[in-house]
Amino acid sequence: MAPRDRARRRGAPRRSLALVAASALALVGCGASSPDDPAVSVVDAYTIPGEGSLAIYLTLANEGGGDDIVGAALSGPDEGRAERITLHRTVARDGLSTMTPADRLPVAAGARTALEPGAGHLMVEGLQGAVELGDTLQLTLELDRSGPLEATVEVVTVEEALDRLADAEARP
Ligand SMILES: [Cu+2]
Repeated sequence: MAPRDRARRRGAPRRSLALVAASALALVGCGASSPDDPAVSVVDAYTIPGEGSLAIYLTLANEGGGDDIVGAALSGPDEGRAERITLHRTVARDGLSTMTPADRLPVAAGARTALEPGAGHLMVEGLQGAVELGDTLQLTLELDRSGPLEATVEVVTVEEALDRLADAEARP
C-alpha cells in the first residue's frame, strides 16, 4: 500500500466521527423546545365586504418568544385569487393617518397582538370577485421563526369589525 493511501485511510474515521457529531447536534437543535420558541395562534381574523382590495385584521396570541409576520397569501380554495398580499402599518404623518408597506409585522413575545385598524393589517390586492357578508377567505401567514399559520378570515359588517376591535383592545 502506498503511503499516501494509508494516510487517506487514517483520515477517514475522523471524518465520519465529525459527521456523527454534526448530525447529533442537528437532532438536538431540532427536537429541543425552549421557552424562547414562538407559539403563535390566530385568535381572530376578519375583513369587511369589498372587492379589488381588502384590509384583513388579525388578533394573534403568542405564548412563546417574539416572532414576525413576514408574508401572507390566500390558500386552499382561495389560492391564486389575489395578486398579492402586502403587510401594512398605519403611521401618523402631519396629523394624518396613512398606510405604509412593511417588510415585517412584529408578533410580541408572551402577548396578544392585534393587527387592527390604526396598527398593522394585511392588504389584499387584485382580488378576483367580491367578498360578501358571511363569506370566508382562507389565509396562510408566513412567520419568520415558526412555521406557516392557517387562518380563516370572516367577512363581517363594519359594526361587527368595530366590536371585535374593541374586544381585542379590552383583552390583556
Ligand atoms: Cu393598508
